[in-house]
Order: sequence, then structure tokens, then C-alpha cells
Amino acid sequence: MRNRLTLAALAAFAIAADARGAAAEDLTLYCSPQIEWCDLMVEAFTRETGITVAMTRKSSGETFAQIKAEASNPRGDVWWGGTGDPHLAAAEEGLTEEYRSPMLAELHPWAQKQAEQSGYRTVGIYAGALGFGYNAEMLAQAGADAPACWADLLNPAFKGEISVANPNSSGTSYTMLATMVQLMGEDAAFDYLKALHPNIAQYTKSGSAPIKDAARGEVTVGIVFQHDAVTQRVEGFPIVTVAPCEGTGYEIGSMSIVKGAPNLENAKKFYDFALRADIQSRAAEAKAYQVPSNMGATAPEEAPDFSTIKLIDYDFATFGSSETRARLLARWDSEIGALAN
Ligand code: S7P
Repeated sequence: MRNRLTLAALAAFAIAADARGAAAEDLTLYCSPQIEWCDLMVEAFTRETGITVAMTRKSSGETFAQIKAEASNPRGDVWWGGTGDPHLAAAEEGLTEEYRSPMLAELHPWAQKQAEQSGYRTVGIYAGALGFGYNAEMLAQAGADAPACWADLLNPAFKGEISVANPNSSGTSYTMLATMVQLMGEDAAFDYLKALHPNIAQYTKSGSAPIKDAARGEVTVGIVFQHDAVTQRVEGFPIVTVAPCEGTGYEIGSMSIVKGAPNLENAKKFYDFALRADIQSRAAEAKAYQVPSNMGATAPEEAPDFSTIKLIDYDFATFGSSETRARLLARWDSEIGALAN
């Protein structure tokens, strides 16, 4: 009898210990870059730490909206990747935790600045320049001149031949909207987007979808981050990457810990892991060609060369603020989105 009780107690202890272990190994990751890179990060982290990760991939704007909606009962632990503007807005709205990683000193100044600017509620993990890509075979069939500038995309020869994302869901497209405002001034930027509208086949949910559409020959041009166009080229599609002649904006892809993260210690482990040079150097395995933020990481050979791109001095403080974001998106909905309905 005593033996049976001891066995039962041991079994109960084992179950309880197991349950505690499982809970301690949990991490919920909201991932905004390409799914192949999200999968690689999860696999590498679990392999090294044994911590199991529940990951969902959503675009930057969608993830920001989700974290906001869950604020009173946070479900996610880490938001990894996606454009920096909504990470800054989330920081401003108190939706993310302050964390000063011991890895910060290894990062490029632009990545550290992202952290300082947000009160250490987000940090830069990569950089990428906006641009577009075109399908060279489709272009030849259309007999149109190769576009080299934002202005060239207004060519009527591209009627219904350009794809770009919706800036509400997509960080890429919000970066385009903010870039146009900075290049042209706000009213002229909206005039440009209205003039571009007849050439737009669809406003996609995800930022990288437009160049996948162009790769498959569904449209001729996709407006995307240049590294996403490079990925399609590497995949073997006839995509040519363009750095627009007038100049262009860029993203500081960012990472944040969700305020009230249920698994805060594991979130910090993932955060430090994701900032390591050896981990960031693995991006190319997932055909992700952003520029890494750790100074010791090897940038992929295929990554667009920033020194050859005319970059604007992107104003992250203004365009990463909640007020500017909400105002520009509302204006986009009423002046551009309404044209699509
Ligand atoms: O595909 C990689 C990438 O361009 O996607 C991220 C982006 O935020 C996710 O796409 P959305 O535009 O749909 O939000 C970028 O941060 C990243 O470089």
C-alpha cells in the first residue's frame, strides 16, 4: 500500500514537473519577414535552447494591430522583424517592453539608434532599401521602356501591370507612402499615388506579394523592398531590381518584446539570440538578403549595395509616430483605397 502511494506521488510529481517544464519552454513569436526566414529562426532557436516556439507569420501592420488588440491580455512574447515604423509606434503606445540587450554594443549605429529612439522598446535587426522590380520578359512583350524612376511607373503602358501592397496591412507599402511624402511633400505624394492607381492591378495584403506576382508573370512590376526582388531573381525568375533614380526610403527591420509577455525570460533569450552575428549571418540560407544589424555578421553577397542607392534621410521619428501613421493611413483609405472599391 505504502509503495503504491509512493508510486502515485512520484507519478504526480513527474506530471507536475513536466507541466512546469513545458510552460517554461514556451515562446510565442510573431514573425513579420518572409516565412522561410521565420522558420529558420524558430528551428535554430529550438535546436540550441530546447525552447519550443509557437510562431505565426503576419505582415507588419497586421501584427501591430494584433498586439494592440491583445494589449489587455497579451498572447505574444516577441515580435521579430517587419518594418521599423510600426515597432516605433508600438513603443510609443507602450505596447512593448523596455529591454537593453547585452548584445546592443555589437550593433551598427543605425540599429542602436532605433533602440535609443524608442526608449529601448525596440531594436534594429536589419536594413532594407525600398524600390521595385520588373519582369524583363513581360516588359519585352509589352515593348515598354525599362522603368528606372518612380515617375516611370506612371507610364500608361503599365496600365494594370503594377502590384503594390495596402499600407494598412503592409510595412513595405507604408514605407512607400512615407517615402513619397518625404520625396515630394504630402499633397504631391497623394497626387502621385492617384495618378499611379490606374496602373495598379491590386493592393495586396503582404508587402512581398507584388514581386512574387511579377515573377509569375501576373503583372510586370512589383513595388517592394529591393532585397525581396533579389530573392525572386535568385529563385531563377527574370526579375530586374531597380533603385529608383529620384531616391528612395528604407526600413530598419526591428524586433520588440511584447508588453506583459507571458514568457518574458524566454523572450529575452530569443532577443539576444536574434542579435548574434552568427545567427544573423544565416539569413541568406533562407534567401533573405537584408543588411544585418550586427557589425560582425556577414551581409549576404546578394544584398543590394546601399552605397550605390540614392537613399533619402528617412525621418523615423515622424513616420514612426502613431499620429502620423494613423493620419496618413486614413488619408490613403479615403483618397486611394476608395478608388479600388
Ligand atoms: O520579405 C521581407 C520583408 O520585406 O518583409 C518585411 C515586411 O514588413 C513584411 O512584409 P509586409 O510589407 O507585408 O509588412 C520587411 O521588414 C522585410 O524586409
